[in-house]
Amino acid sequence: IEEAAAEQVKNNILVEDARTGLSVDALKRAISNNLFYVQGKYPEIATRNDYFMAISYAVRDRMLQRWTSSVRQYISGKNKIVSYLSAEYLLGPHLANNLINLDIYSQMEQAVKELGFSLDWLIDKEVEPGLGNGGLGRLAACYMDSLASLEVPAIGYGIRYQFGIFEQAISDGWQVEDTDNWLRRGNPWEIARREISYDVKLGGHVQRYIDEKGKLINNWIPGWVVKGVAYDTPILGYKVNTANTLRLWKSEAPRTFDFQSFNAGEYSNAVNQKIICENISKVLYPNDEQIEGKKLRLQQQYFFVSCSLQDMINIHLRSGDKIENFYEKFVVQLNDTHPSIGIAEMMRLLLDVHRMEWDDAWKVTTKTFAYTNHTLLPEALETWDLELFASVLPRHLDIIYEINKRFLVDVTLKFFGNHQKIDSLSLIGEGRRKYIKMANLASVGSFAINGVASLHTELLKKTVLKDWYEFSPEKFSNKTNGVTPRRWMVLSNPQLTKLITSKIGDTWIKHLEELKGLEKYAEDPEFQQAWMEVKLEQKKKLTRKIHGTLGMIVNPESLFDIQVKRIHEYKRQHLNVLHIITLYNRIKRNPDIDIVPRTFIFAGKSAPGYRKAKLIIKLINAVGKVVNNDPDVKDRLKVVFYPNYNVTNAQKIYPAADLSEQISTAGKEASGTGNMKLSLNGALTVGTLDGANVEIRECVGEENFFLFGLTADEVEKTKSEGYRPWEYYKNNKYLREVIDQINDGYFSQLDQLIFKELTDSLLYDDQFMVLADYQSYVEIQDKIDEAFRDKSNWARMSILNTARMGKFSSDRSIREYCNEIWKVESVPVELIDPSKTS
Ligand code: 4GP
Repeated sequence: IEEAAAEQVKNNILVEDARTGLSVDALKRAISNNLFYVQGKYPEIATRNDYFMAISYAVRDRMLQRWTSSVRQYISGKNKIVSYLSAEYLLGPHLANNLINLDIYSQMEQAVKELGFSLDWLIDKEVEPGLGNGGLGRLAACYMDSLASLEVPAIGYGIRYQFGIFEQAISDGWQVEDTDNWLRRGNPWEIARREISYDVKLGGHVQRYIDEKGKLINNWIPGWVVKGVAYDTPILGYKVNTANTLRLWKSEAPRTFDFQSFNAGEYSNAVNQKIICENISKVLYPNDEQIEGKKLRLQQQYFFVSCSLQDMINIHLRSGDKIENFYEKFVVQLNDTHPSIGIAEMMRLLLDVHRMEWDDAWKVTTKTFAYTNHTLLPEALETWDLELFASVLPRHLDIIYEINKRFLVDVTLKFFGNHQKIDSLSLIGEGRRKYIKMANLASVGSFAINGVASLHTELLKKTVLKDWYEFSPEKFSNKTNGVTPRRWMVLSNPQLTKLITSKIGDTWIKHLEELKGLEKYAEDPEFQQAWMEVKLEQKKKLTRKIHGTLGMIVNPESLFDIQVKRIHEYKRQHLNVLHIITLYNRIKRNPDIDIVPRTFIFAGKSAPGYRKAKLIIKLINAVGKVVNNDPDVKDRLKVVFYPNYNVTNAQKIYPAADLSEQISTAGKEASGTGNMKLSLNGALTVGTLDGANVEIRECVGEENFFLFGLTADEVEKTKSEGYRPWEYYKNNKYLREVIDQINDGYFSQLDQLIFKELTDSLLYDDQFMVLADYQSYVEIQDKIDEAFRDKSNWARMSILNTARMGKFSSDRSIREYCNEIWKVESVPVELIDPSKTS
C-alpha cells in the first residue's frame, strides 16, 4: 500500500479512493462498490458476469485519468496524430491486457482472491469483440497496442459491428455458423459519445449549377441520410501514461420521428427506415481475402470513413488551425483498400463543404493518406461495379472521374502511346461492365504505399502494382509486420515470461530485441530443462482444454504440430492432411514402426460461402475420425480440430506448440503473423519461403527452421511451363495411395462423392501446387521426426527461436511507420489531476 500510495503521489493523485487506488484494499472496495452502486447487486446474488463487469469497471476507472489526459494533450497540442482507418479490429479480450498494461495484475489477482474468486475464472468470462476476420484485423489491434506503448498520438477508426465474426461449431465434421452476439451482456470498456455524431449521405443525385459568382456548384441531394454515433474504447500503452482512443461508429437513423403525425403507412415506413439505417453497422462481412461486391459493404466502408474524416476535420478546425494545414495534424493510414473511398470523400469534403479549389484540395489529400496492401490474391483486389457505385455515391463517382482524367494526362505524358499502361493505371476498368479499381484509387491518392513483408513488397512491385511502381517508385517501401509481445507473450504465456525474465530482466517486453540475451543459455542443460518444463506445462493446459471442449484425450508428451489460421486453399491445410494420411498408411503397413507420437491441431474459420475451404474442414475431421479411432495407431497420431478459432483460443494454443505449420504456396501469403507468435513462443517452423517466413528464417538461422517446397519464382516457372499435377500423382505411389483413399471413401464410409470436388481440383488444376510440394513436405517432416527425438537439441533450437524473434515486435514495425511514413514522434503524456480541471 505504501508503494502504491507513493506511486500515486508521483502521478498527482493525492488521495487513494475507490476510483483510483491501486492497492489490494482499494481494488476490493472498488469491486464491491461497483457491484452495489452501479449494478444494484449484493454478493450473494451476483453472477460471474456481474463480477466480471465490476472488475472491468474498476479497471476502466483506473485508466480514465490516463485516457482523458492523453486525449486532451493530443487533440489540443501541436503534435501530429496518426489516424488508422480499418474496417476490422480483432482486439481480443481487454481485461487481462489492461491489467498488464496498467501494471496491476498481481494486486487484482490478490483482491479477487480475497473476495473468494480466481482472477482467471473471471478473465475467462469475457466475450471478445470479434470485429475482424483474421490477419489484417489482428494486425490493426497489435498496432494500436504498440502506438500507445510507444506514446504516439493515435486514433483508430472503424465500425462498431453489432455482430462480429460468426461463431464456429463443428457438426458431423462440418462447419456451422452462429451469430456472434458479443454485446448481449454489455461492454464495460466502451463509452458511447452520443454528442459526437455525423450525418452521412447516401444515394440520390447531384445537382449542378453556376452560382452568382460564376462558380460551378455540385449539390449532392442524397436519397437518404444515416447518422454515425461514436463509441470510444481506451487503448492503454504498456506502463506509460498514454491511452489512445479506438473510435468505432454505430449507424442510426438521423432523428427519431414524431409518430403522432404519421398515419399507419408512414409509421411503418419510418420504422423501416430506422432498420435500414441500423443495418449498416449490423454485421461484419465474414470473408477473408475475398471481396464481396455488395451494396451494403460499400455503404459500410463509406459510412465509417465519412464519419472519421468529418471527425478529424472537426478536431483540426477546433484547434483554430486552417483546413489547408489538415495534413500537419493528421496522417491517415489505409488498412488495405477497404477505407480507400476516403480519398474521394476527402476531396468531396474539401471541395463541396470547405469550398477549396481542386488543386489545393488534391494537395491536402495526397499529403494525408498512405496505403498498406495486405494481399496479392487477385480475388481480394477490391473493385466496384460502376452502376452500383453510382447508386450509392453519385458525387464520388464524379470526383473519381475527375481525379482519373487529370491523372491519365500525367500517365500519357510518361508512357506515351503505351495503352496497356494507361488501361492498367486507370481508376476505371473497362470490361463488359465498367468498374472502379480501389487499389488504383488508394495508390493515386496516397503519398506512400507499402507491403507487409520483404518478399511481399517485392512481389507487389513486380505484379499487382507493377505499373504503379514504374510510375512512382518513390512511394514504395516495405514495412514487415510485427506482433505485440504484451498480448502474445506476457499475457498468454506468463510462465515463459517469468523464466525469460529470471535470466535477462523484464525490459525485453518493451525492447524485444533484448531476447538476444537468451542465446547464451541455449546450450545450458539446466535452462533447457526449465524451458521444456514450461512448454510441457503449456501443453498440459491445452490438453485439458481439448478434453473439456471435445472430450478427446491427447498425450502432452507427443509433438504438438499446429496449424491455426483461416482455412484457405492457399494456406494448404490439405497438404498437412495428406501428410497425416501418409503417416497413417506407414503405421498400417507396419504397425510396429517407430515414429514420434504427434498431435495435429488445426483451428480456423472458413468463409461461410467458400465451399472448398469448408470441405477441407470436413476432410480434417473425417481423417481424424478414422485415425483417432484405429487401434493399430495406438494413439501415436491424434488429429484435433479445435472449434471457433479466435483471439481467446489462440492465446491458449500458441504457447503449447512444438511445431508451427506455415506451409502456404510460396508467393501467396503476404506476411503472416501467426508464424511470428508461434516462433516467439518457442515453436519451430516448418515452412515455405513465403511472406515473413523468409525473414523469420534469416533471423532464427536456417539450421533452426525446417524449409521445404518450391520458391515463389519456381512456382511461377512451373506454372508457365505447364504444370500437370496429375503427373505427380502418377509418379508417386504414396501420394497416389493417399489421394485414392480419399477418393474411394476410406475416410467417408465409402462415400465417393463427398471429397470429389477437392480431389478433382488437386488432380486437374491444383492452383496452389499441393501435389508439387507433397514429396518435399513429407521429407522435411521425416527430418522433424528425427529432430524431435533429440530433446536437448530441440530445446536449444526452441530457445534460439524465441531469442532471435526481436525483429518481429509490432513496436519495431510501428517505429518504422512513424519514422519513414508518418513522420510523427512520441509525445509523453502528462497526467492531469481530475480534481484540478475546470
Ligand atoms: C492478411 C494476409 O493474408 C497476411 O499474410 C498478413 O499477415 C495480414 O494480412 C496482415 O498484414 N490479409 C488479410 C486480408 O487479412 O483480408 O487481405
